[in-house]
Amino acid sequence: MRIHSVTLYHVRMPLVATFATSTHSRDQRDALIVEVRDTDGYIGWGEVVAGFAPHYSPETTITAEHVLADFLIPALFDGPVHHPGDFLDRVAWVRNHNMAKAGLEMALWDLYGKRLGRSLRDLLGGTRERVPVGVSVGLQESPQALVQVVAAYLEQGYRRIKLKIKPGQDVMFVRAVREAFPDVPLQVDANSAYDLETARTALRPLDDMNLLLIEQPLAYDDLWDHHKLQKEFRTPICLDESITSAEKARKAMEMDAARVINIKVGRVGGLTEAVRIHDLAAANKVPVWSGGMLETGIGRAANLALASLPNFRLPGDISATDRYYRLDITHERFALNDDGTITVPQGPGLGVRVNREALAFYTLHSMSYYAE
Ligand code: OSB
Ligand code: MG
Repeated sequence: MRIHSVTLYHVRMPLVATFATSTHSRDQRDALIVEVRDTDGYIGWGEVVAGFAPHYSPETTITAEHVLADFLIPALFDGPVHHPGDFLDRVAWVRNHNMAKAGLEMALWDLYGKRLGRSLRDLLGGTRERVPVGVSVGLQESPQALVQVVAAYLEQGYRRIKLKIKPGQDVMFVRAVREAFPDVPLQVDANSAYDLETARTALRPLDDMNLLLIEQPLAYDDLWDHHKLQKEFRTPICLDESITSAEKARKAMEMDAARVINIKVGRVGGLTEAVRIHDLAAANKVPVWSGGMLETGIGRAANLALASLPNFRLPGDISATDRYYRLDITHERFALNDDGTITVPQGPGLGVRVNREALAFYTLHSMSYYAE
């Protein structure tokens, strides 16, 4: 593949419902959409999931734009790309900025698949046509309000519920949901809101609520304290923020800091690295599942393809499009099947078509870069 040009679109999209985590609350989402065009006229799309503010990871939409424009895109123009992974080797010197790398790599995978007429699912080694999904429920004002929101999602057909928690909004809220729905597969996500001391006491009652896992209770870059916490809990500790590479995943598994791993393409620097973590976790008998970053149809298609790999053994945070956006930037909208799954796109590459009118509608600014 010889790359002709890259266009970056900074989009801001209103969310259907406010989404609150322990770190912040948002009613709109920023993203950087990446369009790569090769010299034969094929087009690939990618999504950078960094947010407006660095609440979840150190990156933001604007840092990603900077790193793409000044380092990653020039490296891409440096010579032909035989495989999406090639490009990542070329920019291995760029430290971190995983979400920027992942967005461009995703566009290269889409382009690569379209050129070969093969779906991303096939290219990655996916084995399923539909994948089990759940819903990640943001913080609510009261336990009663939370139970109502959960009831509505169960009514829609979601089979697994994840509850966001933070100090002061944890045990009482989770207990209310557990008592209302004794059998529903349930898990919690603290987005790093606790330290070891508070977690070991405040979260103790959760260990008796039959949860699938407790996600990232401690610091966003920590492994060791999660290991110490795991020693005191029966419920598996799952890491999200802390796992930024296959190397980190290896260390976490070696020290028993992650009995389950949440994989997000952006956080780990791309699909190639995500598959590496999947394989490593499988070898260690550690189940993985797909996290979500409130993606548009582009990133959602990539998550579905990835989640079709065999060691994605827990339902993903990949909900239907109508849970996020009234108007998405892909023509395809993802819907929940009767069995609590979403169907993996079949078409070449990501298998979605971008709605350019919708993209233009949401774009704050865009910039194109051309190879010499
Ligand atoms: O921690 O999993 C998280 C959204 C933004 C940032 C972090 C997280 C999330 C979610 C949303 O939980 C999952 C989804 O896309 O539905
Ligand atoms: Mg999380």
